[in-house]
Formats: sequence, C-alpha cells, structure tokens
Amino acid sequence: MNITHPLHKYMRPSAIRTANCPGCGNGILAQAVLRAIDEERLSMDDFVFVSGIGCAAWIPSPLFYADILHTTHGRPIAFATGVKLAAPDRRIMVISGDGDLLAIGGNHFIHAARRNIDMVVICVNNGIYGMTGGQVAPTTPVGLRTMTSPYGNIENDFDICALATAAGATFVARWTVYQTRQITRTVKKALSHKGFSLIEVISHCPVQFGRKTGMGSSTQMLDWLKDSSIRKEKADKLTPEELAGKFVIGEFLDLKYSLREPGKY
Ligand SMILES: Cc1ncc(C[n+]2csc(CCOP(=O)(O)OP(=O)(O)O)c2C)c(N)n1
Ligand code: SF4
Ligand SMILES: [Mg+2]
Repeated sequence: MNITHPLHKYMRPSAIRTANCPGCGNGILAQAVLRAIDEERLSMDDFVFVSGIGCAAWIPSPLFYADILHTTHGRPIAFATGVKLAAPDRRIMVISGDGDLLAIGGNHFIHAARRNIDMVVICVNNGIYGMTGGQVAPTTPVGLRTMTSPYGNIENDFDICALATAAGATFVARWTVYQTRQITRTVKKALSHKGFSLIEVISHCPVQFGRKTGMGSSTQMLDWLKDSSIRKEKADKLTPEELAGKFVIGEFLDLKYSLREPGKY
C-alpha cells in the first residue's frame, strides 16, 4: 500500500530528505510548522522562508516547497527585512538557530524587534552551536557541559523571550519540541499577528550535545525537555531557586502595539 504523509504536498519534490541527523528535534519542529500552515489552509506561495547557517537553518531549506532564502550566518533577519520591504504582502518566516539569531545575529534580532517588523521568527534553541561541533553558545544554560565547556558553562545565558519583549516584539512565546501541538497552535496565532513575532523553540541535539556530553539519546533528551518544562502559570508561583534548571513555557505576549511605541499605552 502506498501511504503519503499528509504534509507531503508542502515538501519540495526534489528534496524530500533533510540534512538534520536522525533523532534531532528539528524534524519535530518542521512538521509542527507545516501542520500550522496546513490547518490554516495557507498557500506556500504566500510565504518567503529565510534561514541563516546552522543545523536549524536546514529546517525550511530546501525542504519547504516555497520561496526560500538560505542566507549567511547571522543575517537571516536582515535579509528578511529586505524581503518584507520589497514584497510587503508576502508572509515572512525566519527559522534559524540560537547561535545564528542571538550570537552573531543578535543585533539584527533586537533591532527588528524594536522596529516591530511584521515577520515570524522561530528561534531554534538547542543551547549550542550544533553544526560546528557543539560549542558553548550565549544560550547554553548555566552549568551545562558542552564541547567547549567540559566542566559546565559558567556564563549566564540569554533569556531569548525576555530579550525580544524588552526590545519591542509584540508576540512572544516559548515551547520545547516536546510540546509539538502547542507549537502548531502558537505558529497559527503568530501568523495572524501583525508585527514582530518571536517563538523560541527549545530543541535537542542528541549528536553534538546528548552523545558527547552524557545527556543521552534523543529520547532521553526529550524526557529531559519534558521534565524541565514548566508552564508560566505555575512558574509565576515559584521562587527563582525553585525555577533553576527549568524552561518556562507558554505564550508570554500578544500585543496590538509595541510597548516601545510612545503614546500607545
Ligand atoms: C561569519 C561566520 N562565522 C562563523 C561561521 C561558522 N558557523 C556556522 S554555523 C555556526 C553556529 C550554528 O549554531 P546555531 O545557529 O545555534 O545552529 P545549530 O547548528 O545549533 O542549529 C557557526 C559558528 C560561519 N559559517 N560564518
Ligand atoms: S548536529 Fe545536533 S542539531 Fe545538528 S542536525 Fe545533528 S542532532 Fe540536530
Ligand atoms: Mg544552536
């Protein structure tokens, strides 16, 4: 019997394969995004997907059957801004890694949020530079071991959602790839939101993170994401000490106007 995946039609016929490793969280996210597009009955012709360099950048490229810009490291938001200016009617979705968007690309990130440019940015936070061998990133949680922090990371990490909110984003949410249905629901909301939408998706890298640092296999890392996730409603009642090592998940912000726009509030 020939069974076709329900999301098959959104995948480029010449590219139904992925550069990501088996067991990587990125595959879960890819299907969650395509499911949102499917459930909203949107046309891929309306989209321009933009990514930078890194494993996460291979989520839309070349897989998604749409216009895609696979750009240089750290620059997807700059390219996406240009596309939005040239083609304001297109839906712009940036899907890229934490290193790409928050390390080398940190300035583009905060300024696009400040300008509240109408685009959806999905930041895939696996806490490391996956593609280049698992180096420590500005998103590596304190204490976690990576290839370049073998005794545990001693630096504070960015709170990506707080950063986006402070910079002026108007839609902000965080999930892990364990909450795949919630990701789909939030992507649908972000797609109907006018302004800069940031969705942080905490993903797992079983190859450069799990295997090499003793965090285990793909399923063990998924268990870790599940056990470390805590809904914002519950988290609000906990102390910082009780929240140590936890990922606070949920939708944090959904505003009509940027808090940075004078006179709007
Ligand atoms: C200008 C520039 N600097 C550095 C690199 C090397 N490089 C490629 S991908 C990458 C980090 C990728 O990490 P991240 O964005 O978190 O993506 P992941 O692979 O973890 O999904 C780096 C440092 C590059 N390609 N170009
Ligand atoms: S190296 Fe890690 S992040 Fe990159 S594709 Fe493989 S499992 Fe995923
Ligand atoms: Mg990364």
